[in-house]
Amino acid sequence: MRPVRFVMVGGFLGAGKTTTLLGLARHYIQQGRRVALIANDQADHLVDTALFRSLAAASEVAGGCFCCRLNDLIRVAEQLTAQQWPDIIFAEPVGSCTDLVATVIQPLKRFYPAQYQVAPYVVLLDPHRARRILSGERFGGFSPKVAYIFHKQLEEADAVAVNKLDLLSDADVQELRQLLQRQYPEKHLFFFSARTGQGLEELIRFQELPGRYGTHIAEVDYDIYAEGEAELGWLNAIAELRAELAFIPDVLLTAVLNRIHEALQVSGAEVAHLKGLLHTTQGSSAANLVQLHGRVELSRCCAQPTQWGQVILNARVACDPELLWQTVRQATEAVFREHGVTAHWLTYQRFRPARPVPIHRFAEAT
Ligand SMILES: Nc1nc2c(ncn2[C@@H]2O[C@H](COP(=O)(O)OP(=O)(O)OP(=O)(O)O)[C@@H](O)[C@H]2O)c(=O)[nH]1
Ligand SMILES: [Mg+2]
Repeated sequence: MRPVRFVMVGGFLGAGKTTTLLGLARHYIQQGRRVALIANDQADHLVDTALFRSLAAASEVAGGCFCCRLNDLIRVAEQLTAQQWPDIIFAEPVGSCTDLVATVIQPLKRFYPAQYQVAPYVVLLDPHRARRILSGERFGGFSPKVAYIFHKQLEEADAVAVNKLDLLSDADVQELRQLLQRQYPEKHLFFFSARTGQGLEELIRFQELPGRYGTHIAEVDYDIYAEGEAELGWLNAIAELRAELAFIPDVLLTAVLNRIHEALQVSGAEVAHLKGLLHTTQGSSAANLVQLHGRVELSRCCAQPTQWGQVILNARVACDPELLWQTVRQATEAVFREHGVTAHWLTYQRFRPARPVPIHRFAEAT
């Protein structure tokens, strides 16, 4: 039996991993290839898993990052392989994770060479966050410890791919190219847009290269890494919605995220990623905010009126998780009231990510 291609795409929260993996998966599906996707989070009830499932066979590793849950990753990959016989498995690690070459790629290469053929490891960047962190501008709104994780992600990459090219001028591209070439001169560098598909072909060609990749093992201080991760408050919540009069999913979801954004602006807590998915009988809306000074954007639209929905909210924000939950809850419930929507919270989890404790860590690359 030939090995399944294993394509993991890294990058900080909000860089565009899910959007890119959906684009890559679509590309291969159009070519008649079979694909499966695996999402990952510190908790369950993920927007990303729901988005992946809307396209292809998908599963999630919840309750910890791939490195701490490597056995779960293998189990999920084996299940998907047994059920779907995919040619390619795409995997999205948690955006605040690093050291994935030493703790995921190297173990896969050593222990499962017959089962998985690991693709070159590409790390994505959001251009605005990258410019701020690479030029040392207040560490991109976070502390130096979060910036440390961001840099470690770049250090271990085979290639760095700046996403969201559609938002950049030629001068922006030039500036980012210079910043990256100065700090990471040995990395392959790509600019692309997961949204428009511009430049995606080059990235695909790179990821298809055979050869010895996934070999850049960074020295990681796990105390700084753990403290950086724990600076982010994490919230995953789900509510079921019912309304006497129909609501428009796009309008309701945008209003909810805008209201949460306004509340976070008052407290000044930097946003790594705030995302919402509103699933209804008429289709789904998805909306995102990837920085405090950014704006809420719809990434999936549904304008059909409906009286029922289920909303998933995932927030990763530099603040106390209990405060984050109270902020999200108050803002969300206020908007629901204004729209005549009754909400019933089905579940919510809020916490700071625990210290990463990888199952395996290889200090030397094969
Ligand atoms: N303009 C633009 N926006 C993009 C592009 N790719 C992704 N986005 C947007 O960036 C936001 C974050 O994208 P995701 O794909 O969810 O990012 P992610 O890296 O998976 O985020 P996490 O799962 O939180 O780590 C969403 O609003 C996307 O629509 C792009 O090429 N251009
Ligand atoms: Mg994602």
